[in-house]
Amino acid sequence: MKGQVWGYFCSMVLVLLMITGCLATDREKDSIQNDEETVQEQTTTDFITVGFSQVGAESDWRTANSESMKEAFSEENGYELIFDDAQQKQENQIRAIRNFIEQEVDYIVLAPVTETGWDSVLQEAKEAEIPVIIVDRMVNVSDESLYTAWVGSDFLKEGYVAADWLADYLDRKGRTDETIYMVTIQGTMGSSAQIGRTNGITERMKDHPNWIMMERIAGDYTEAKAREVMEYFLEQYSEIDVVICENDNEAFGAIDAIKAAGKTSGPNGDIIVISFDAVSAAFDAMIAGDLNLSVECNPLHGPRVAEIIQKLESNEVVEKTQYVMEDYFDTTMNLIDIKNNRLY
Ligand code: GZL
Ligand code: ZN
Repeated sequence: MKGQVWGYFCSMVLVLLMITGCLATDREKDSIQNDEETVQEQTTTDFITVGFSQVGAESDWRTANSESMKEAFSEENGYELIFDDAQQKQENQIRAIRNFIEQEVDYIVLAPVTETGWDSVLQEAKEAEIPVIIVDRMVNVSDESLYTAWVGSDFLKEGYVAADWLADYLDRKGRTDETIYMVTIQGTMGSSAQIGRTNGITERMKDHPNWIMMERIAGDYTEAKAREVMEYFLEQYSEIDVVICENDNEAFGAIDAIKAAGKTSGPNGDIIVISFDAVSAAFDAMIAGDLNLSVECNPLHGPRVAEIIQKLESNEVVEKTQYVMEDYFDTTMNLIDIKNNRLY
């Protein structure tokens, strides 16, 4: 009897163990299931959503800038990027920002096409408590608290670099006292890059009374528009010694027009061509002897903006104004080597 009871007892214990054991696995399974759910939920809620309003796709510089932002704000880096191309129209950027607010993104990044006209839409972002980071060009707003930080170039300095290079170049050519006839193909009027580059050169011209700026016309940073403007300048003015192009794509258009008019440009040509951005194709134009100088304007803002967002995520203070490093390149340098080691 005793053995029987003992047998029952052991089998009961065994059954109990099995039930609790499988229960445990069920419980374990549940908890794994829950974990998976929470992990699943976490991953979607864990993405930092960034709404980026980009100016457009008007130039090689802009393409490199967009690529830098898309690389930085990738899913594997933990972001969900909503990218909007405004085709260089401010109203499209304002609409995009309002959409980002509707979608309750975590951050808004704005590359403003021009400096003014942002107060009200940035006020709406502030009321929605969405931090705004400005990249590339500046916004000119009455209340600086409407944006958290700005990453971009010192455009005035870029203008100074171009003018100082020209003075040195003319010196080396023994043309310091010659009357130098100049024209400028400006960028998008009212954009920080246009304002800074135009003003930098204008300020430096005070040191060179023999430099005559005959006319400035906007080329909107595009090759096509710049070609038209340069054709006009070539018809208007019998002697042009220098053309200042406020980005490389304008320089490519201007060089085409100069060649079509039977003239030459570059270090051995009739017309000195100066431009800004230093994109890869500008190196090709300098190596070909068509372009004299390109003042660098660094488009790789993605990592800088991501760094700002990471700091904001951990409640660190971020600097309001952050300039990117820049250089200049001309035909006296080993451009093939330099080009091969550049990121854009
Ligand atoms: C400069 C940027 C300008 C580039 C152009 O930071 O805003 O806009 O110089 C681009 O190529 O179109
Ligand atoms: Zn001359």
